[in-house]
Amino acid sequence: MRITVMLLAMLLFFLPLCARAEEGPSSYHLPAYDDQVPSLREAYADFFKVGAAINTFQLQEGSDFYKTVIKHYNVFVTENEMKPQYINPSKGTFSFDAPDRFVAFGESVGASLRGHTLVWHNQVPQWWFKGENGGTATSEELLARMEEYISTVMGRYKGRIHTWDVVNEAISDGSSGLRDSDWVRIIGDLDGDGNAYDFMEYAFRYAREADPDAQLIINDYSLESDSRKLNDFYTAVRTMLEKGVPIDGAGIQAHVSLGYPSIATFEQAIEKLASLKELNPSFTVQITELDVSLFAWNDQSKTKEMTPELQQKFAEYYADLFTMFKRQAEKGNLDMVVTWGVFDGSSWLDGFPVSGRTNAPLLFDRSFMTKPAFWGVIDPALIPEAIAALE
Ligand code: 9MR
Repeated sequence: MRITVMLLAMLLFFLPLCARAEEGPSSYHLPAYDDQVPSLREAYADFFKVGAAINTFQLQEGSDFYKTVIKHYNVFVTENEMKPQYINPSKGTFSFDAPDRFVAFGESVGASLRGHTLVWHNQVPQWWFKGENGGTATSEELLARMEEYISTVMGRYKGRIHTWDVVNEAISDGSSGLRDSDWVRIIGDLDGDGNAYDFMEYAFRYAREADPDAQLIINDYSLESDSRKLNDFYTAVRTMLEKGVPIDGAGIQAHVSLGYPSIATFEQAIEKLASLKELNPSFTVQITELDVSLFAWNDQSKTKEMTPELQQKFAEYYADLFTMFKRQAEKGNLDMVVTWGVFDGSSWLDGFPVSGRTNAPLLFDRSFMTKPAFWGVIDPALIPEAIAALE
């Protein structure tokens, strides 16, 4: 008798819970870290890793930020703190406080880590390009600094940072070929083979030596939308792979605008780059800095009213992107998708390229609430309910 009563009581307790699980969450406008909200990394576990750019000062344990990132992501990258300008500000000085905090955090939550970035024209210490005897550094001086930097930084985190953006943004925007940078000007075509890819070739070889097991990526922007840039990038990577340069993948940053590029154009770019598997079977594509600006590139306005129509367009674009990423992952072309930030309250797109602008390019809003786009990425069929939940 007692047992029957107990069983009945248990049934009465669990039945409503089961019913609720089937019905979905009580609302589609919930804090990102709420238990009823599905986890992005779990939703995509069979397809690719899902990550975000963070800053270590945002990581107070127990904060909304902290709870959100540990729930949703299994890859992290520092937005700024691992750039050479901060790590190696002057000759002989290496500062690892923030990178050490970042790696300790990643390990404490069992996430994979990306190192961003080793060789770039921006946020790089200017002393690297100056000679010991005044004037400009020689190619030997600059390569020695590059080697010291790569071996010191990658060596410190050997086996702990899994993926590195070894070279970032080497392709020119306006004209064809390589960006005109100090790297190209100083190192140039050292081996006389007719191209100035040499600085990248050295960077990748130094990186492979520093941590033979790390995944080495060449990263750039507008590859998903600018066919000329994509072609020049592809030619550079292809030429280097043919020479045996150890490149394991291409990073498509994907700072896109709402509706631009089309999903088809973006998908073709992934397929083109993934075809380089022909030369290196483990070659992969990663989406490394995804965000979706509400503004077209040439739009100068500072704000945009988030009408339900705009929410819908935004959610559908994000959902379509992730559906396409899934398809590409199934083809073995893509292993990681990282957003450039976590929530709209902290995005480089506030104030850029228009100063004073307020943007909203991510999946969680300024109060860490789920946006309809988040639900669209979980399941496109949820978008209408998620928009209705905002009213
Ligand atoms: O998000 C970063 C921003 O806080 C910095 O001011 C900026 C400086 O160049 O770099 C931003 O991150 C960039 C990344 O390192 C490389 N790709 C483009 C990103 C957005 O500008």
